Amino acid sequence: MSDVSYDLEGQIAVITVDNPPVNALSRAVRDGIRQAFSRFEADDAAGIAVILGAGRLFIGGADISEFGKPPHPPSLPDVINGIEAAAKPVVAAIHGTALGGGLEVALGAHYRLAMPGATLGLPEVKLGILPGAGGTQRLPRLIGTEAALRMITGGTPIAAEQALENGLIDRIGTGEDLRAAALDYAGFLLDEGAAPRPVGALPRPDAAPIDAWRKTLEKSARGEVAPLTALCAIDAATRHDIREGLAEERRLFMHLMETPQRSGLIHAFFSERAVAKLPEIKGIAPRAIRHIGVIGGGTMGAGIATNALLSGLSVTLIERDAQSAEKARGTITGILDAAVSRGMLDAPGREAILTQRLQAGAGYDALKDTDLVIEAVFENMDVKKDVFAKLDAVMRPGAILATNTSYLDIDEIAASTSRPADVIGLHFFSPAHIMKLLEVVVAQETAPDVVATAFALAKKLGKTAVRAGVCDGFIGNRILSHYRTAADHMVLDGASPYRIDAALKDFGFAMGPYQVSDLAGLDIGYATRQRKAAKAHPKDRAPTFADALYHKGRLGQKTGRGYYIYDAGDRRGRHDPEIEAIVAEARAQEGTNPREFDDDEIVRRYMAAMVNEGARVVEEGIAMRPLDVDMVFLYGYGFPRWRGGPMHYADTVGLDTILADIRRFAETDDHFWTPAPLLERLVVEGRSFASLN
Ligand code: 3H9
Repeated sequence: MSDVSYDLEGQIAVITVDNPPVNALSRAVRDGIRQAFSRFEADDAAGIAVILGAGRLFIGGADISEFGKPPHPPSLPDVINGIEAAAKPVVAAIHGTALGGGLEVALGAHYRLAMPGATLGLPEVKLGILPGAGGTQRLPRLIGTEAALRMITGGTPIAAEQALENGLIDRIGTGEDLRAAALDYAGFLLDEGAAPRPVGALPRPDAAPIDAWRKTLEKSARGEVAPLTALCAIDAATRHDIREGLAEERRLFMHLMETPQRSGLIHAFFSERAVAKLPEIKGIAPRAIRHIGVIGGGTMGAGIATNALLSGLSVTLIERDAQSAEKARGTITGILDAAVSRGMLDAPGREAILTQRLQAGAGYDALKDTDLVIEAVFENMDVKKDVFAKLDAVMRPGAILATNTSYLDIDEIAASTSRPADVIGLHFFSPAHIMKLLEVVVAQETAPDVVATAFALAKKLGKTAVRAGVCDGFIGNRILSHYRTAADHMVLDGASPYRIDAALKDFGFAMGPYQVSDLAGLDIGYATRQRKAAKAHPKDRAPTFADALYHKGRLGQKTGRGYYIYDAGDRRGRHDPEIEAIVAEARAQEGTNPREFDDDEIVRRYMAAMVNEGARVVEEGIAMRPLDVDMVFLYGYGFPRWRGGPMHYADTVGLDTILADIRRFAETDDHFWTPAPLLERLVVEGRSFASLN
């Protein structure tokens, strides 16, 4: 069957787009729609047309996989202009979602109906582009400038009810049957003698809201170009007739298509979907998980438990004694209360969770009916082994035993049980009920259906799961440790921590490394350095300034002072004049001559260290592909999404440039700066990281 079909039901021409899975507007679909409308225009028996989507949604937008390739006619704007110009009325009947080009098709129609539960949006800015098939011109004409600015520059879809309220749609269909609702509405319009009603013929929208909105966006856009460019296109709608406005929209759209931000965001879009596609779990059924156990009710354990409860699972949390269990229950209750006050949970839902789905107590016996247990206890191998021995004794066969360790050897933990195939690492990030990343750490003996279960659980918990192999720090913390060291070296060599933070925030990171330290607590970094001290190389350089802060009790936000000073109620922090002296002393101890670092060098060193270690992690199979590293950094480390992730960024800069930087840095420090063999090989072969995805 063709991607677009035409059939006549009485006087109503039904044009159906059928291009699974999301009815994307591929070349064949565009061509099919154009042909269907030519037929409709020529069909004297047809008095009105209905366009709808087969399957679970209307149209998911332009075919993103065609972006960056040579364009093929007919273009989407031409197809939509053709729909709008039809001499007989056209109805768009929307179910599921109408996104991007899909909503633009509906805007080209003369009447719009949406089924209950449908969502409508122009999410193009999230892909680094703007609605390029009339959306920026027609939407503000239809619903007003302010509402259009909100939808287009924010990219968040709205529900059918809201769309009815703001005039985007004319009617919400009744019943379950899309085709019946569409035919009913079209029949009604025919009876009424309804005429074509082109949105493009509506008067120019009001220009008044543009300036204030521009100012807001300039503050919030944080380096992203698409939202402000989309605003310029809407501005054009307020100043030009539809034809000129569409031309300006096209010009701005083509400009964004050429930007690295578009490529970064689309890489993120496809990687998000690819990250869960693992050959080892293809076709493997996950085990059923309804009830999970959590060991440890500290920040991490309580966060994991809350995440699971909010996702509909039952949780049994155990602590060392009844008092600690009560404390953990209190922490969970606090998080649930915050969810209620933010409107994410209603009061009866909170009550049901606390009375029916959460048990907190002491004693491993309580865990024996759970399907999967996550331990979040103290990071110490002997402690973990003791926990796993107890789990081994009480858990039923087939239950999954997971550890939330952030660096310990999971092979060793697994080997200490009688069921290593059921053992896996589930590395959550703090706060666990908020952070989207979950590293699924697959040990040597972990069974494929245990891996499949971990990915299914992640989906249920609303997490982005990334497969990692066993090593100290897995993917994220291992790479972090390397680029953090590069930052510390820059401080020792003369850069101010504040300058480093500012340069990296300008690059697009949510926070600089020293702000991150203050947030996490300087005791965490100190403990890591202590742990690794035994294996340190004589040439390793110690960040003694960080140790000094720790010894002064300056542990970051939690003590009101770390690298920054945090006045009461202020979490951003201000510079502390004492830091300079503390850092100067560390430099003097080391005998370094401080020098200047500009922003460019700071970013180059930081990124080269990140990419170099990322390459090692891929080469060793700790990450399956470069895109897995990218996803870890987008979801767990505040890496700017519009740069696609560190490995994608490296491709855009050029791997030869990154390698040349590393070799240049090695001239003064060939201990830290040794190029990863994979990076060298890719440069010799003229290949990119993307070629390994
Ligand atoms: C645009 O429209 C530009 C125009 O303004 C101007 C043009 C001139 N194209 O997400 P899922 C694939 S820009 C190609 O798992 P769900 C996806 O990769 C576009 N492929 O399903 C996956 O493939 P695979 C504006 C697409 O049910 C499969 O479909 N539109 C597209 O969870 C299933 O996807 C958007 O930004 C596409 N447009 O969610 C909407 N969309 O199976 C982007 C999806 O091989 N899409 N695929 O991994 C979405 O937000 C979600 O896919 C959607 C369905 C909500 C539609």
